[in-house]
Amino acid sequence: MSRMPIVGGNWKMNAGNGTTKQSVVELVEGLNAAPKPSSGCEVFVAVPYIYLDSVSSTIDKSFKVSAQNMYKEAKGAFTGEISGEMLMDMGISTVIIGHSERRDIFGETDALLGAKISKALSLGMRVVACCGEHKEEREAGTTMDVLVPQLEAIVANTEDWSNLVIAYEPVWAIGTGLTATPEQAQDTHAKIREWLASKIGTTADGVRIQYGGSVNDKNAAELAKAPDIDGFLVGGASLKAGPFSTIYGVF
Ligand code: G2H
Repeated sequence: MSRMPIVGGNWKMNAGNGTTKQSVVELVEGLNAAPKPSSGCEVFVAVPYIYLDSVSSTIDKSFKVSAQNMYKEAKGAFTGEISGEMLMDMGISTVIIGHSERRDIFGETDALLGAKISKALSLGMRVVACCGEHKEEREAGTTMDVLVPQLEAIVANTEDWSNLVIAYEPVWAIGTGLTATPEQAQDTHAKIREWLASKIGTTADGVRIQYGGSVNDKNAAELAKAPDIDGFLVGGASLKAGPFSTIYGVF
C-alpha cells in the first residue's frame, strides 16, 4: 500500500536556531525561500507553543505547523499546560505526543500519553505518537518488549487510524549523532507494522511510521529507501532551512 511520506521538524525548546523571536523569523524566512515540499510529501514544523501563532501566520502554506505536546483536559487548574481545544482554536491541528524527552525528562507515562492521544484524536487532530527504546534495551535484545507497551497505549486509544502517525525514535539515536542504520530502522519499522497488523489487521498497512534519531541531510536519502520508513521526525537538522529542505526533498 502506498503511504504518503510525512516529515516533521521538531524544534524542541529552540526558537529556530537560537533563543529569540528574531531567530524564529530567520528560520521561517529560510524555509519560505527553500525548495517547497513535493505534493507527494507532508511536511510540518513543531514549534514551541509561544511561537505557534507567529509561525502559522508567516510560514508558507506548504508547511503545516504542529505543537510538541498538549494536555488531556480542555481547561482548568493545570498550571503550565495547553489543551488540544486551545490548539485547535489557534488553527493548530497537528501534535506530537509522547516524545522520549516527555517520557524520560518529564515522567509522562503510557497511561497519560494514551489519554492525550485519545483526546487529540477526538478533536480531529493529527497525532504523531512516539515510541522508542534505550541503548541498553536494544543491546539486551528487548527492543520490541519495550515498544509493545508503548504501542499498546496507542492502539487502545485509537479508533480511526487515518490521523495517527507513529514516530519510531530509538532513544540512543536522538541528538547523539548515532543514527540507526537503514537496516536497523527498517527491521524495527517492519516489526512495529507486523505487531500492529496483529492488532488492527490490514489497517496497519496504511499507518505511516516515521523514523527519528539524528536524521540529517547526509543520511536521509538512504534511510528513505527502506520500504517501511514513511518519513522522518527531525530534531537538530530541522533548525536550519538548508538541511531540513534537503531531508524532506528526498521524498
Ligand atoms: C529525535 C529527533 C527529533 P534529533 O528526538 O524528534 O531529534 O534529530 O536531533 O535526534
